[in-house]
Amino acid sequence: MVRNAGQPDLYDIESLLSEDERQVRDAVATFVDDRVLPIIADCFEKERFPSELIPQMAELGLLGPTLSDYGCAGLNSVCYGLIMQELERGDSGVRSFASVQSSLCMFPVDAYGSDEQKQRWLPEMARGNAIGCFGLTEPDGGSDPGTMKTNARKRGDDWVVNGAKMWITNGTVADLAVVWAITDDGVRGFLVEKNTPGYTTRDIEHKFSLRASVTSELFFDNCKIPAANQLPNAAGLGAPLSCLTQARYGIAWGALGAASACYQEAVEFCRQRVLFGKPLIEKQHVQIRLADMLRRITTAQLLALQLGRLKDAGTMHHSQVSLAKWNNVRMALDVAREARDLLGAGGISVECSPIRHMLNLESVITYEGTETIHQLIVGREISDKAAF
Ligand code: TGC
Ligand code: FAD
Repeated sequence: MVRNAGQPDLYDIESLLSEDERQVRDAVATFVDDRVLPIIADCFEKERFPSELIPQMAELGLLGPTLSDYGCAGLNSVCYGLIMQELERGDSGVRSFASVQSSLCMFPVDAYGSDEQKQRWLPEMARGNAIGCFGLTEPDGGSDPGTMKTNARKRGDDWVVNGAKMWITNGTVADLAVVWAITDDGVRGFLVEKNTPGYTTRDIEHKFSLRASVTSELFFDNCKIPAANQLPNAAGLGAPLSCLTQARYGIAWGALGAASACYQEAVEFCRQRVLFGKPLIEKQHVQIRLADMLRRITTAQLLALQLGRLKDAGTMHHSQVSLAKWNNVRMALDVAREARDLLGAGGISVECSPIRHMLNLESVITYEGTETIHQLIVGREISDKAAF
């Protein structure tokens, strides 16, 4: 069985990648093997985000990698996907950090920000000196952001923001929050800086999932935002949804990494474990289970790669991203549960990666649009009727 950088590769996907794409993937794979895997179980257990990894992620160009200015690498979307795949082979929390920084914060500043906003934030964010978070979800329900209550009212040249956001990755550690609020002219985006009076944050603790990632609440109490901190080119709900398209694309790739880690660990275990006089891997039923895991991973790999090629060609539609996020995260969750079971009792230990990936994937299948929301987006594409 061919393997590349920790991924099973039955269909020689390697041959479909350019030399540059392979190099990027291999560099991130080495970083994950050397720096992430040795510490991640402990971080998960202690509910600690490994912030010591940020400088090296920045040095490797993993923050805002598809932007071509501001000290960013100008990589294509397939490279971006491969980065997410390798990071999530380490842990969904590490991939989440990079997704939020790149797709949910640097992307909107680049796409919708003023020149001053770009110059001020993007180089610092690429260097990992400024951390971002993205506030869209509210306590009353994340699936329907069009009914958000957080509001911004004009007062002189400034804006005054009131409301709350919930389940926000990186919230308490962020220097900059990209916050979406309803105004008299519809949804608008604001750059809210840490320590702005009226803006406070609080960690959400005791999670069973994404324990190596910071998740927070954001509160806005008559929080005054200067006009210069409004994203001038973001008008309407389409702006935050366009950010979600970028992040969902990355998650479709990231899920491959989590699934591959679980699959590889299950294969190794089944080679070693001898029961009823034979290694488990020689049992027909075990082979069928492993073959089914590989079938799911392989089809998801091909889906992600074609999605990336469409994105690089500029023809990708957000319903295609929905189908890939739905398929690949469901695939990864099923593979993780199957791998956890194959490892027997030992599979419940934090020392084994499948249970950690499985628990993380319970968040991944919910955030960035729940599985149901993505099914309904595809349903709307088929029928031309929204059934949300
Ligand atoms: P709808 O009428 O469909 O759309 C409003 C406008 O937006 C456009 N649009 C999109 N544009 C770009 N990308 C997309 N994915 C888009 N989806 C829609 C659309 O064309 C329209 O434009 P216009 O010009 O006609 O006005 O809006 P709706 O209110 O009916 O909502 C549709 C729905 C349910 C699909 C949407 O609300 C949705 O996606 N809900 C799920 C919310 C969600 O995913 N939240 C995620 C929060 S961030 C997060 O979870 C980060 S986790 C990070 C981590 O740690 O990795
Ligand atoms: P709800 O929207 O209340 O949904 C509850 C249930 O109803 C779900 O099963 C859903 O599928 C189902 N449902 C919804 N609509 C329909 C329908 N029309 N028909 C049938 N069923 C339906 N958000 C951010 O803005 N920024 C972040 O950085 C961020 N990070 C996150 C990190 C973590 C660890 C988690 C868990 C979440 C994060 N989120 C973030 C929030 C995430 O996007 C939301 O949890 C998600 O959008 C779902 O919203 P909800 O949890 O309020 O569930």
